[in-house]
Amino acid sequence: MTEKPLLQTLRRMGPSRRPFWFMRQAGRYLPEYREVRAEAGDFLALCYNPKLAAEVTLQPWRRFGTDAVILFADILLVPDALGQKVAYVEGDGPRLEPLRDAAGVAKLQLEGLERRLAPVFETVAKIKAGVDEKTAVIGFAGAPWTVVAYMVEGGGSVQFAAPRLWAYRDPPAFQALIDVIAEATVRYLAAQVRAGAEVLQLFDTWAGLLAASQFRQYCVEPTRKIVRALKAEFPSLPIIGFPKGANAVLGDYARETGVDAISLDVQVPPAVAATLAPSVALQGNLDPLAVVAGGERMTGETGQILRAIPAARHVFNLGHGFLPETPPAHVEALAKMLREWKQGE
Ligand code: 1CP
Repeated sequence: MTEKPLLQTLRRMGPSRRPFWFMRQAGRYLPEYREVRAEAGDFLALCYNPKLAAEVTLQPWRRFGTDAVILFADILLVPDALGQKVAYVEGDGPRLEPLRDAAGVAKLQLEGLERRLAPVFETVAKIKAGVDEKTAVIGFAGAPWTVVAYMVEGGGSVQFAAPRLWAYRDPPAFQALIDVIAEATVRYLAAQVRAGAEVLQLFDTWAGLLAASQFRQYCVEPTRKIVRALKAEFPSLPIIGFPKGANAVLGDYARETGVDAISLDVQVPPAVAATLAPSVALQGNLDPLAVVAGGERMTGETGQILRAIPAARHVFNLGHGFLPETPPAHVEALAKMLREWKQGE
């Protein structure tokens, strides 16, 4: 029997208390992160350095006493390891050579993937060794649609029109790319579990950009396949899905993908979420800007979420990641509130 509150909630075992962690809990808002980041040089070098990546993974846990640590890495390590080299431009985000045809898909190198990502698995083993018996280690990857969106666009975007257009113009080639990424993702995540990850999260940050007709094919289906493959190898492994922006089709995602929990973005009213899919756990969904604001707005919003979702099936988290301007003192106050909260307040 596990003692870890996060695992108890995700397995619907009646947890001892409501667990919490925060998306992007490691990162630029922490001065100790900025120090290590400067030491590592660029961002990718930090991701591929197990000692430093483990250090920044543990920093927020030491400060705030979160119930989980999330591996410090990035969703774009998968395309990088497949041979589509990624660069992070300071202040401007990731850059990749856009991949826009079947020939580009054929060039991706699945062979040797685990070897090229080996430093990440070493990071997982280090963080597992660095936390106590109450803390869960979360591994993660981008879901295929979101990773493919960056690969085709060549970087960040508001609309990601290039990948969505390619999906309409050449469905077989686009599907082939989704399939390669799904396969790479299963292998990447399975290796994280073998290295010590106890929970996985699939980030589908751009799920909300897909038309309703594309959502099932490029978000639900690949996620379902990944979940099925991982559960075949690790039957009791909890998996959290984050289909950001799914809105009206969030219930379909919750029921059809086989995930154990859905991470809610800021737009989903917590009371609505609680009725969506009775069999899954819920995670979320405080607005990261409320933490930047701090004070009574932050505690008020937090209280509303805590009252709306039953503690037994809820992992408290944000609706998206912390922003770089987040004051660490506000996070400290939030963590204190979460630790001291008694149901019924
Ligand atoms: O130090 C820096 O300047 C780099 C900033 C940064 C950080 C801290 C990037 C670049 N990635 C990360 C770490 C990261 N990325 C984590 C670490 C674990 C933690 O949460 O503490 C995780 C889970 C991610 C996942 C990730 N990367 C997502 C999905 C979640 C989300 O935020 O929506 C996405 C979309 C990315 C791509 C990416 N990586 C980095 C940036 C700036 C972006 C967004 C690019 C864009 O769309 O403009």
